Amino acid sequence: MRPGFLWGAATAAYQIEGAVAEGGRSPSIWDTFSHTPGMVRDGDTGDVATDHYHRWREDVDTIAELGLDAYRFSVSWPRVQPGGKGPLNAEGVAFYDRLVDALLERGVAPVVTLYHWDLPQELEDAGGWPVRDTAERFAEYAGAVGEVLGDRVHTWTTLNEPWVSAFVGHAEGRHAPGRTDPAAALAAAHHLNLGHGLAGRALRAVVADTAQLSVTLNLHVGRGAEAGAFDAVRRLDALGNRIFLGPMLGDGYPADLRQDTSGITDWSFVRDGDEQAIAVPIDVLGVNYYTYMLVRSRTAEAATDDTPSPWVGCADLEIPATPPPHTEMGWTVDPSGMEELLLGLHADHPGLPLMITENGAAFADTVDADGRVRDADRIAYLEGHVGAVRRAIDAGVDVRGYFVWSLLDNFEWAHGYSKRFGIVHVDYATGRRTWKDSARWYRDLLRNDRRGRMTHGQDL
Ligand code: GBH
Repeated sequence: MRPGFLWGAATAAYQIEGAVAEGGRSPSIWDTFSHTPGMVRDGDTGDVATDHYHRWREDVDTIAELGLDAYRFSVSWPRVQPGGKGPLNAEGVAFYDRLVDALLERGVAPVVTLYHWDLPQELEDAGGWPVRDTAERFAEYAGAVGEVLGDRVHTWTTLNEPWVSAFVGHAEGRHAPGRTDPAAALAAAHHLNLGHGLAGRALRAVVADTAQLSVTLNLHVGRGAEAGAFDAVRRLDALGNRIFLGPMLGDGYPADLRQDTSGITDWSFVRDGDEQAIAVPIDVLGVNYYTYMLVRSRTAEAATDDTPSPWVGCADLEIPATPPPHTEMGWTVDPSGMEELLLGLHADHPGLPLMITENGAAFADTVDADGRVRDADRIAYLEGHVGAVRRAIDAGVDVRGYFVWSLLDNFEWAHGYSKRFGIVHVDYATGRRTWKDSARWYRDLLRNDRRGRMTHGQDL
């Protein structure tokens, strides 16, 4: 890859840190949700997770040994600003301060996400993302963190996957805060958008001029499940992608989205000036990609199914299962979906730099008697998707980096610890880390790429 391309790995605070009641941290919506019986598989919680809060030095060593250019992690809002308002908590800040310094000492660029789903519970009690005040609180928090870490962070990401926060959290109810209210989900989407815009502006005012401003979206690649499914694909694109891309990139909310959802909300939560506020200029768009989706119009029988869905306003949309090969999540392995996504973004938004901030796969890894984790399926998945990134770059797409999800096995939200995404295995009974074959494969890929970069000064 070109000089400056960032090879990395990603994690998120609630999924790895544990230590939920240490260092002055207050509860988040995920503490509440995971401690509510029936919400997370096997009753798993993030109370201990991978114990990264105590094992961070060892994890930074791993990051350095892998030879990563960058490490993407998230700051826990309730750890650095307990309760979600007021002055920062010095002990919480000190944790990230040390982490950032340790990464920089090893020549690893910190890529920081400010919100990866762990809203302080107090803000949820005050209404959460469906209320406007949460966007303002988020901007205040972002500015305060920017003030203390802003001189050392390479890339600031406001939000991780606001689609999941809004729709899986407030319409489907499979994630915290577990609500099933479509109108609240649309209001949440708007206030997440607004929070991004206000936080972006607050960050710009305090961080280094060289720092990159970003946001990460889980963009949906929809393919028609039958001929003529154009409208189904359009609706998926509107509610799945353009609801964020539109206002964030300066085009406001799409008219077709407003139309599709007019039976659910009148959009009166959008005030004059909000769309301009959301359109804070970003330097790079983070993209998380795992799989593609099939869509078609619903059959009459499927349309009577009233299971809560994240697809608000899409009662006539059906999402059939995609064919094998599947990962343990049931997600189809198809790197061409990632290539299609990158090419499509480049065509629709020429000149917008992109970065793959998450890509990876869960498989049922086990440690062999000889201490090895043979995850050839994960290597094949990653190799295929790195190939897709290379093809997109060759076709002229400006892709600035690629981050594997995830550095470590971790708390996979509603699936608890049952799904393993790491390139490094974690034994939850002891906290012990073991490199999987994929970790060695990734280290070697990066070494060879770097060697090529040094001898040719350009793409390998
Ligand atoms: C990411 O979410 C998260 O950022 C990360 O924390 C998580 O651990 C990782 O991926 C692995 O799950 O079937 O209609 O819901 C990814 C969430 C999963 C959301 C696939 C979109 C497909 C649409 N995405 N999902 S639907």
